[in-house]
Amino acid sequence: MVEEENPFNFSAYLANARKCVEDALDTSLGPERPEQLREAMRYSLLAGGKRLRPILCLAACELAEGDVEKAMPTAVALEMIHTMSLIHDDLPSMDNDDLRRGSPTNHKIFGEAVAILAGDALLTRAFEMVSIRTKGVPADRLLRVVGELSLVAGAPGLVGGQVVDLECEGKEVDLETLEYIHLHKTGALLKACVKCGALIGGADESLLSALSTYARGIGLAFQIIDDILDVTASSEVLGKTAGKDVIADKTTYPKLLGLEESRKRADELVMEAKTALDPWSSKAIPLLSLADYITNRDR
Ligand code: GRG
Repeated sequence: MVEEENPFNFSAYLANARKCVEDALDTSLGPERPEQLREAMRYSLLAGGKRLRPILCLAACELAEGDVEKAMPTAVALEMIHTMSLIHDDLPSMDNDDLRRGSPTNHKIFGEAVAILAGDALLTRAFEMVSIRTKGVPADRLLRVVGELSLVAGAPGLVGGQVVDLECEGKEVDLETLEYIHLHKTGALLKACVKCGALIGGADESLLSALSTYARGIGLAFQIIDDILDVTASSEVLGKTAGKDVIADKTTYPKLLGLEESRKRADELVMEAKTALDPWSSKAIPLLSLADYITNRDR
């Protein structure tokens, strides 16, 4: 049998990317004062997690043939926005959760006021990472990245999705509304990750457009898998409270479509996402593998 030359080793790729991201996250927070705020910011930012968003950003930069080192502050910024959204999502006034990434939620340790403020500080630090701490990237590209972050963190993105989600609590929700919520709460940030990485790498409009299609597919697939895992996985494995959707009587893909059909829909969406990157063939292998990882994950 002829061995394939240099087959792509996704586990090694993921482990290496995670290590680089963890190191960058660790050095991203300065000597914040007061100490309590610094502790609260570090507590959630360095609490583990899959680091999918920064890795998507770096992989997209690589696909655009950019220097991934230059995209690292933006990758960190995206993880900061993700982390702050988790801190706020877990608050008693929102999802009211006690467990996140296998540990007590931020407000359980630091109290609600500091948790809100740690989230605020991470959000503003994200903009600092791009505008002040990125070196060697043309200003026009950074301006577009700042624009993407403003949109995704605001009403057109995470905040808008969260408000519709809160409004829908305890109500019957149709598939269209469910998709609206997920495209805004989850999909928008994944899209921003690949767009920002590609922008830093100097991508042209055709790559940016293909990446948007890719991100839409993986964004919805990601959420379908999240809904499935809420039903099928344990809190121990997930690192967050399992079965919450059922307890809160939330509308989910499994509730609307059933488990089997939901799984099928996720597979179709991942296929659509991957097809969008066909023109880039083997250069897109990291992003293609990340799309598969999203549907095959167990947490
Ligand atoms: C951004 C200003 C601003 C406010 C936030 C609270 C809020 C508004 C939005 C909620 C967004 C939210 C929590 C969406 C859910 C996203 C999601 C599927 C999270 C889980 O992502 P994983 O599995 O988590 O990648 P890890 O822990 O691996 O990083």
